[in-house]
Amino acid sequence: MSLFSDIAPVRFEGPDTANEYAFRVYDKDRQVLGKRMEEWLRCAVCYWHSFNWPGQDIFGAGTLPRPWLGPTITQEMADAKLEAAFDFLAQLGAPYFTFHDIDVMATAKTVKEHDRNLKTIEARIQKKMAATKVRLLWGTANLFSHPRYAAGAATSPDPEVYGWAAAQVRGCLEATHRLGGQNYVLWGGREGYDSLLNTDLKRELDHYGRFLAMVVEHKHRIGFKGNILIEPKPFEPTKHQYDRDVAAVYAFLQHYGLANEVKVNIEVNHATLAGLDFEHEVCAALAYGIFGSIDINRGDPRNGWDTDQFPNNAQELVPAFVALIEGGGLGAGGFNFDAKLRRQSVDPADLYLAHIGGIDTLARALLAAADVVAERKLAELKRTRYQAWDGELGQRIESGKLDLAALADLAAASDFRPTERSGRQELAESLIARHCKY
Ligand code: XLS
Ligand code: NI
Ligand code: NI
Repeated sequence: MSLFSDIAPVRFEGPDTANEYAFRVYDKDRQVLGKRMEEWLRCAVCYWHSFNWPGQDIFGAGTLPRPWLGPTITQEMADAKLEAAFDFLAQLGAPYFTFHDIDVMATAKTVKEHDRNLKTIEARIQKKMAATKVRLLWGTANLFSHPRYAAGAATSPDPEVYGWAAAQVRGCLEATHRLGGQNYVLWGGREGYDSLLNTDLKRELDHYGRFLAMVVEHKHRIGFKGNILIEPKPFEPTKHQYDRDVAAVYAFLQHYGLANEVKVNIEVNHATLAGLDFEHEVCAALAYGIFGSIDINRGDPRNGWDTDQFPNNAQELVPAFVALIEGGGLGAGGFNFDAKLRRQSVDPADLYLAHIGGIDTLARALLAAADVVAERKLAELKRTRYQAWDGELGQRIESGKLDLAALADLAAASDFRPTERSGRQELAESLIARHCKY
């Protein structure tokens, strides 16, 4: 018996059910464009916000009942947390989970103790995974909470801090590998700066590039087949973070020769905070060939910080889903609920209600996007908009046969007089809206 064992396994009961502890739309075996819904969505519950966060904010203490938490986590507390977490995962029926090293393990003071404590809990996680069939979407090392990381981890001015980060990442990457994790994530929480007056930007970037290269080398050395992912975020906790968005990460990867080795984990609200649409980040990652996975928590349109809320607006997500479906799906990635309850959601049941609502929202967006894709009107609208590029002139330009002067001369000689054509944006928006009926 644990905090989360009171709820019966959550099942699909259809849109008319009166049961709040059931899925209305998420029917994991339903076929959507030739694939099961569960395989499309690959939903994951995150350990940190769900089981390792007591609901504190900058003005007040924790509000949520999490009896296994305290300033120091003993092995008994870590075990109780594991018990509760896997009760929840098994009852909810999401196929995956995600974790940071320090979310799952007993608190450690030294590098050696850290390694030992992580291995102890890893063995217990392994058993729980075997018993429940819940799989690991990704693991990650927390390189931002401990005071030692206040000035950065891979970008710290202190090489001993850099060494601590290396030890944590080695341990967590290897644990992720042994647990069958599909990806390994690096969120550069403290990899950035608050003031350039005391920051050697070039040196920090070089250190960060070398750190990432070491992680990639080690991945190959141990035979980890999953993707290494960087999670972009523009600011918070630092004023400027080096991984501010997909484009910045791609430039960084190219500069350090890692563009074929590392992909991105895109978080909806990090895109919003960067002043970008979520679908922009997805399309940019697909265009650069670095799409990896998604953290599906959203922000609040009137708050400029990471509110980490569960998604509840399917229509907003449809454009990104269309891009993902047309791009071939999530691959080894998934939709991770890197989402927090509100501080007043103090009932254990609230964690179920939050995830059920979130998963149903993703199912709604998937079904609507699948209809948009199957209808082909939106794809056709886009295709015809660029059709002229398939003609003679377009092909000569695309193939690189014309240089600037030759093209300029041709424009004059042929007396180019392009005519205005509608971009049909309102129609495109209506095509999305009319399919949001689930
Ligand atoms: C914080 C990040 C974090 C990562 C994992 O804003 O979203 O939760 O997903 O370290
Ligand atoms: Ni995240
Ligand atoms: Ni976040």
